[in-house]
Amino acid sequence: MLVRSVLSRSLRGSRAFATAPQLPSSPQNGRLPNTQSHIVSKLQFFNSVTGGDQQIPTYRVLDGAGRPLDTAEMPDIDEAFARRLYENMQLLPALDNVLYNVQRQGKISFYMTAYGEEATIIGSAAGLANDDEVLVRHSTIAINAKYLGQYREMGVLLWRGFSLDSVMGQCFGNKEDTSGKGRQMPVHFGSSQHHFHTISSPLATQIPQAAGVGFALRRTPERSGKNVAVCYFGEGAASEGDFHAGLLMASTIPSPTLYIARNNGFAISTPSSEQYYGDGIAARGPGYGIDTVRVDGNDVLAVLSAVKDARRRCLEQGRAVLVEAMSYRSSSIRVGHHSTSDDSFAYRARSEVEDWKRIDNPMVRFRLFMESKGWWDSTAEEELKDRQRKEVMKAFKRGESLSRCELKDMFTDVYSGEEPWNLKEQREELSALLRKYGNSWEPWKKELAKFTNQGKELMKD
Ligand SMILES: Cc1ncc(C[n+]2csc(CCOP(=O)(O)OP(=O)(O)O)c2C)c(N)n1
Ligand SMILES: [Mg+2]
Repeated sequence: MLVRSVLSRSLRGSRAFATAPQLPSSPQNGRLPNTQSHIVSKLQFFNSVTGGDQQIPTYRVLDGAGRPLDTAEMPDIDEAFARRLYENMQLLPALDNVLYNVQRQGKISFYMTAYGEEATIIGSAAGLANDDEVLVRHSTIAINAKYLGQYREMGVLLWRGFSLDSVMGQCFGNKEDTSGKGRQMPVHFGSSQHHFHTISSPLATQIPQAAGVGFALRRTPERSGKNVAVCYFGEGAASEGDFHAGLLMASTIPSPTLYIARNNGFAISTPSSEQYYGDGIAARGPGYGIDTVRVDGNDVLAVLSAVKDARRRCLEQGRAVLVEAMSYRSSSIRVGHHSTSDDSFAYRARSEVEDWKRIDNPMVRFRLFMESKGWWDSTAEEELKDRQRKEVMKAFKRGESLSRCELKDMFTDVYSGEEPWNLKEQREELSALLRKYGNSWEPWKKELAKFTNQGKELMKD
């Protein structure tokens, strides 16, 4: 019996469809028409996907000091790739430090850091193909971009070559904001060029959409078998009904959709212990017949391997896969509050955050690994930090100084074809007000000066 159940479990892990029981039903007990479940006469409840009282294991390859685990199969990476990983990981706090403070100074309205999740974000980005479609929350741009994420995944864009000027353009909403012409909140990025669907705020709306995007990819001959739809979300977003709808859809209408749950322990102030009673997000995957893995989100190489393999499974089976990356919203440098609208010390102790920073730090772990290989040292570290600080400051100053798009852009792009009556009405009302007050009322004059063309295009008769 034990051998059988171990066998069926190991088979389950190897193929998506392998979750079907391997055991024939015992002939004397019969069989039911709508399931292959074998019949037992002992009444037994269960509440674990591992078959015992153990939690789902977490995959890691590096220990807390960056040493490969004895039995770990290390991903095949060379020095140049390792440096690229590390430099991209370090670029996140370099940007976060500046933009968090810039928000505090009132120069941008909002910001969200990725502190503590650098390995999850960069490791996963590196495990994808650059033209895999990424979705981060609800998307608002066309189907030709297919990364769907939530909001902390700016690092995926950076990995794909999104420039620092583009980051600043979006956050300042200036005329270089190719994400949304200044009409979105800061950090709500989007870039069809980088296959990254535009982020918007309602949680989890990207999760069912991802199933649809994956299906569209599967039905598009030139992309089928080559690209996956990648959907990021937090463990908090997984409490939304859309999570369940999305995973059910992705499993029953098979599509190459890769779901990456960032479990950072918090949904704003709600700790994960209050968000679910089961075994995290990973436990839900098998409920939908979806191949699932839990990975140490602080180990960039484990995340890289897990996502690479998850992607391969998606493509080979044409089916959804779920990765749950475990991390902690904090950082080696500073505290990871939920956003600039949050003070996390109201609900978690300073000492808890400090402990996590010290004990399990994604950046330090990978740096130690690189040093052990002779690929990194303190001189390289100083040079990198200095260079990144200068590059970020240069882009920040430029972004701050550029004017916004034209004011008329507020009314364009959302709908194709003829301008709807309600937008026409609103545009005409604004035009009339601008003609009346735009050149004379000081607060409006000041505001209009920030736009390219100072709103003049709307002031014409
Ligand atoms: C439908 C909906 N409900 C509530 C919110 C408010 N909200 C914004 S972020 C957030 C927490 C999300 O937590 P999680 O998904 O774990 O992501 P994390 O911030 O930890 O990366 C909440 C509740 C929202 N944006 N949308
Ligand atoms: Mg969270």
